[in-house]
Amino acid sequence: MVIFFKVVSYGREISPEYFDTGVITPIFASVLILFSFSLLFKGKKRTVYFLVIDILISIILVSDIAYFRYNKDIITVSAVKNAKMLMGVKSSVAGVLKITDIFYFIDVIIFIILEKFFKKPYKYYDKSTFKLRIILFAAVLILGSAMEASAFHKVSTEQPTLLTAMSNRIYLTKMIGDVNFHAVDAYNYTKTKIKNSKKLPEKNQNAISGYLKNKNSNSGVNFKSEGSGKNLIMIQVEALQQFVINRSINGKEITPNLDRWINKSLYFDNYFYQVSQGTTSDAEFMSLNSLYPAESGAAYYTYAGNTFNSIPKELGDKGYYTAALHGYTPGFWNRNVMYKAEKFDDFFSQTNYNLNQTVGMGLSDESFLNQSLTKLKSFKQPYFSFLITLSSHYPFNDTKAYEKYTNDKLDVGKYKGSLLGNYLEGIHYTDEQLGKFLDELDKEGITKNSIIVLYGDHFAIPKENINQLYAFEDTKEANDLKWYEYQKVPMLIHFPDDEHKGVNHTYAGQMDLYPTLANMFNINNNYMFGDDLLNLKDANKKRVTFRNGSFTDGKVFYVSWTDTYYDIATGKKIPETSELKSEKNASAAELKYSDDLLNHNLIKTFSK
Ligand code: GP9
Ligand code: MN
Repeated sequence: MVIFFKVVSYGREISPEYFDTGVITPIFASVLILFSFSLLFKGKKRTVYFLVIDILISIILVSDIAYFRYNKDIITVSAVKNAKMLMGVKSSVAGVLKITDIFYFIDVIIFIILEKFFKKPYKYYDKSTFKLRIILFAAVLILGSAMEASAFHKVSTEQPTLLTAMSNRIYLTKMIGDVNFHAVDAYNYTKTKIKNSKKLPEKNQNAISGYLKNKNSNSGVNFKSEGSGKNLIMIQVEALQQFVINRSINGKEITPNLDRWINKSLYFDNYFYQVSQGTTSDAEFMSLNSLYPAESGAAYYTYAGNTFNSIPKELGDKGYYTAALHGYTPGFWNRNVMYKAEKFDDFFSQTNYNLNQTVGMGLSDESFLNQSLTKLKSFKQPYFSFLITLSSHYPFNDTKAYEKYTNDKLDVGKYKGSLLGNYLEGIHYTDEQLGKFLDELDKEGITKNSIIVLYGDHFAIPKENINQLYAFEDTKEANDLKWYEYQKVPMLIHFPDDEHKGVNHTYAGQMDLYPTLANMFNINNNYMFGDDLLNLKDANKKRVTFRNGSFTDGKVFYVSWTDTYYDIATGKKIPETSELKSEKNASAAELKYSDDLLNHNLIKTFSK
């Protein structure tokens, strides 16, 4: 019971403002399972078991509390494994502990004293036979497990990927309790380790390195060295879906600033997001590494201990200062660990910003971008800065703040109050902040010696609300092809003096950004699965592969969940041909290569 109350009080500590009583069941179930094992022991052994468990849980809870106060997150096995990346120095831990934390250990001291004085064994129980103890143990274990199963089922139906992707560890702990969280984390970690433990046969390793060497062999002449010595400013915009670009409602542009900057830049208007369960972090992972998202879960969580030839690592090797900037908790999507693995010199998170204005999930884009500009101006040049916005985050329902902080209000008319209408208001707000930020870069002369990349991370309107988007677009006879055509995000590359502006219609995706920039910045990386969009070997052969096996080459779209091919020009279904079948197999093979490379940390192997 003492452990139960300690775990519940920890739950309140990480979520004082909102304590979901639904977590009582899973916490009770987890403690019941721990208790069930005590029933196997008699007398002193049972007491020792209790004390060991109590001390262990107390250490975990206090460590989690310290880590939460510092990182606003929960410790994971991979974080401990990468301990050198955590919490800065010991002083930061001492700085976050409070005298009241002794509460988590006081019971252990009391029990040890009691155990000394009350030597009397548990008369009744100690006469029990081993058989009885096994039965009691099994009964309580089954009861606890049944309660756990229902709690986990509730989480996995509410947020299908939360238990595997563990995107929001705080929310997950609020749902299942700290003991269960660590059990799930340990399970995920062990499962991945087992999967990775089997060494990949040499033959397979050679096939992957050979495939990638060939893929990355062409050193294109177009735009070669265009970025050498220049700053690279990369902006990932939350939920910026392409349908809002160059679009108006009630006579007003939804994204006037992006529309304006697109006209001054090289703009890719057939650029697909390719994220999977890691959503935003997948967009980052692909853009920074040109490696596919994890088969299940989030690469930022599963592969945080891997070696990467990421953009920050490669530009850092060229003497660039590299920084990631995002106004949210450092541990969300395991960024604080993963950015170290990607070799960013610094990560400016919520803890490095003045949280003076909130819109949606946290720090407003306006304040984030204003404060980030001050930081950028202080960076040693040349620098690579990677900024991730936040305010236009699903479900876009902070419309009061959007209206309050937008100077040029957008009237969404009949869409007011709907998800789509809220999104239009939200992205209009974010567009205004991006416009101010980019114009400031111009005014400060930063655009003169910088290449600026801006793209959307993933969809805004989820599949379950797609009819609102179809209605807004007046789309008739929607099918899977229609749906896929809307899964584009804008991607622009701005060069000094607005050079190279224009529209590139190549069917491309987030996997292609790094190879395209690598050629501009003379980065030689043989481990990218994407293509340099400005030096395609054969534009007709360029394929965009999605995590679920779907793909498009700009003429045909293959939808994996129905095993159907569509002719993009006519919108009609077409039969599979031998060429299409080989494209489908090539896409599947590429995904497998990427999975094997990640599951066996092959960049580390190949780089030896
Ligand atoms: C949180 C933000 C949102 O830091 O990046 O991530 P998402 O929920 O869009 O994956
Ligand atoms: Mn996102």
